[in-house]
Amino acid sequence: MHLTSEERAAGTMSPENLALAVRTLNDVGYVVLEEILPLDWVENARARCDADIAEFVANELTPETNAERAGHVSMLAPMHAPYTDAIAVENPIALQVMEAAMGKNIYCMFYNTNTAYPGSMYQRLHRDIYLPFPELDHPLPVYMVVVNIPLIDFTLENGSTEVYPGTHHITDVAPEDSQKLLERAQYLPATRTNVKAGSMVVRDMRMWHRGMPNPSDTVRTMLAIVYGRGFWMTDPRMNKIPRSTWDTFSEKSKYLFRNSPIIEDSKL
Ligand SMILES: O=C(O)CCC(=O)C(=O)O
Repeated sequence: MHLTSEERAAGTMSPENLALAVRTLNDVGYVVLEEILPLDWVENARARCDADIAEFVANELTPETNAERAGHVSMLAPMHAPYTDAIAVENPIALQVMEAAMGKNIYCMFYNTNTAYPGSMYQRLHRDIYLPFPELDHPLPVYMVVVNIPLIDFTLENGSTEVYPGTHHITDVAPEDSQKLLERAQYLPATRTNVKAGSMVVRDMRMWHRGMPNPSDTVRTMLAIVYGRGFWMTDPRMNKIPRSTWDTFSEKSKYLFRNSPIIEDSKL
């Protein structure tokens, strides 16, 4: 969706556009808020993130784990600027959509990065979360989303994510059975998230998707910030927030991260 210049300046969507964004999220499984972040913020975040991921790959990944991940790297986002900047974690437009869809009582649950390195291959087709009531034969309303922030233009050439619209409504395939998902997905329409850097993609985490091959020579990274309704369990991988970062947070960021452990800087 393209926002008007008035909506961007005000940091708030019109009631009509908000209703369209929420409807699109519910119908399709994701909504793209086109180019709502300033490019200078995105470029700075990309430079930091590329450097942090290169260090993470050098220190934490073995050739075996990297091969297993088919060149797709996920790193827990470091809990400091620019990752924790309000423009990302409490972006007014993205929050407006999420709060309209999931209520005001949402948490920021988990913050990650997803990188398709040059030479990456197909990721397994997957959902990001389990279904909390697998015995139900109908889907729940949306309860957990990831906000993806591409730090570079996403294209077919650099491995934009493949997504299967509508699959967040499917309840009769075990989410962890990637092979079954793949068999069924042959008969489903797929599309790619070819979006510009500075856009935010709000995606229902139940929707089937996968990272794609990146045959280009550019590193393709997105930030992935996960928000959910309060009834969902704490993610054991939840980011620990240094006290020095916590002390810089606005009241809104503190509310969003209220379930996260805070760690004293001396213990880092
Ligand atoms: O990097 C991508 O395009 C998708 C990664 C992803 O969705 C995941 O690892 O869950």
